[in-house]
Amino acid sequence: MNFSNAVIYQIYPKSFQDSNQDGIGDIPGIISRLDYLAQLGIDYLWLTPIYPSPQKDNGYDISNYYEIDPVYGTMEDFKALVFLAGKLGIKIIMDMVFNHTSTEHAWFQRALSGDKKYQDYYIFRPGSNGSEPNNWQSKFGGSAWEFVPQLGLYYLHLFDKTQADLNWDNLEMRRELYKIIHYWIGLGVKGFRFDVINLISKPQSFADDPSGDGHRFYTDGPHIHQYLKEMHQQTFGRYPDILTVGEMSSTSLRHALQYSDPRQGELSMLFHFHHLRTDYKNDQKWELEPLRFMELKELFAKWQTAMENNGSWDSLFWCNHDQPRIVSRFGSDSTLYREKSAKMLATAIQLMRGTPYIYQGEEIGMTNAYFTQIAQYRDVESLNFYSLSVQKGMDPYQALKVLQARSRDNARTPMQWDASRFAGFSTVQPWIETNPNYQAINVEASQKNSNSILRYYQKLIVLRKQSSAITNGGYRMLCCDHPEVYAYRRYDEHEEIVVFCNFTAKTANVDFPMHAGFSFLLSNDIPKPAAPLLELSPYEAIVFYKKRVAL
Ligand code: TEU
Ligand code: CA
Repeated sequence: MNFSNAVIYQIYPKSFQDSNQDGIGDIPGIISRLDYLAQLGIDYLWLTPIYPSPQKDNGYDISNYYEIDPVYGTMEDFKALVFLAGKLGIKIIMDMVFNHTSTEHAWFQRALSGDKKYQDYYIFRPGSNGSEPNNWQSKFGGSAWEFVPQLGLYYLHLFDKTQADLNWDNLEMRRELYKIIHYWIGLGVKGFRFDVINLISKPQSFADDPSGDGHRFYTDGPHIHQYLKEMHQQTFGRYPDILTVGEMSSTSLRHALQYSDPRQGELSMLFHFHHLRTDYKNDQKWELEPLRFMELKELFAKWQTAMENNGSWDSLFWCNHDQPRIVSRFGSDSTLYREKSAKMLATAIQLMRGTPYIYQGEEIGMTNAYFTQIAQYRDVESLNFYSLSVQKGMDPYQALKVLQARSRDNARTPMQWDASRFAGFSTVQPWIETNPNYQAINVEASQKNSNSILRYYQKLIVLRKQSSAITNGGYRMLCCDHPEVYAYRRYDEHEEIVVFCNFTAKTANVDFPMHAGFSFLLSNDIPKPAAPLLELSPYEAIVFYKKRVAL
């Protein structure tokens, strides 16, 4: 199946729309906003997990894969969502968390009560010399092992201690997971996003990682391709039209090419996060550094080109529920440049080769939350970072500064629908505070303004659907050495598109040697003709187009 002209919209249900005034978004809330999504022009909705969960990690800790968490509604609500979205041509993608379950899941509970069968669904190990089996670290801070006194064993958790890692080397366990996929396909789901799926295969040795936290042992682990092929064959591969995307934060290009190569029968596409580490210092999320723009460009060019040459397929995204808001990060959220830089960033990412993802609020240029007190944060990763850093002696004010730039909660504040109290998300205090800028930045205002970021996203989506060069054409980076401008060509036998994006608040000049025959297509500034020397205003994005004449 070809997904090349699809656009996917990601919803974080907890923060999208509350319908029953408990301050938490829900499925009826999503249903009430389907018309908005249809107008935007998207094809798929990816919902982050809505299964029953103790919500220690906002649903990424699943306690039952077959139900809907009552806080989000009922199974009837879910069926209504699939049906009503379908009527508008929108398909549903479910988030599958198969690396771990909540410790409240029945399997883990049975394991705790001593049932050997279920202990082998997880990764239980004896301690080593009276302490943890090895030095692996949780991605949310601290050891990746938790001791269970009644069993005298430790279990592995790469994330929170309430998220126990599953043992993929157990065939019976894998079959249980495959049943879950069939079940949701039976309910009309048309796609799956697989959470941290390249971490599922751990080497049996569980050796210490003297120079690191263990991730080099289990990232793209020993049997990963075998397990993905098996899952494909046993489940979604049996259907003609299921889209799959694997979240593979730090996978290598070599593995990525294989995961998303249609001939391999693994996944339709993947998310990697390398471009979102170009402002990490020492590859550390919590160490701030300005964007290393040349590195970002090189990464895009390298991955785009390699994927194209191999016939593999990429995902195109800046934002998700784990990332700070892109306009505050690689653009500018000042009054002067917020709209312009948001449009520039949208242009830069969406016209590349792959499937674009829009994260709720991105299409209206929502910004970071800039919370000033730790009590405003909700995310387990942010709270752990704060307490561990302050314990180790970091100035609490400095820790808050880091969270303002990097916390996942920046993406999780309520969707800003209108200028009413709580931004039209709810009529009561939401589970996490609304960004104070909602009176200026909201959907209603964007709909009234024909020049808004929202309108610009709509245009980009239409453009992708109309252009074979964008959906299926080749990609070449242009102006490779330019320190301010990211530029590329997209082309096929019918047409050619050229994109220039100025990532700075200064004017930038570029050579456009192949300008002849190009005409203006789209820009976030005043239209201008193609010319050999182009002057780009601050954060300007401009796109030119040329029809190829058959010889
Ligand atoms: O994220 C995994 C991941 O690789 C990181 O982005 C991580 O969330 C974190 O930000 C590291 O700094 C996925 C989900 O998207 C995330 O929400 C979950 O918390 C996590 O898996 C565990 O299920
Ligand atoms: Ca609700």
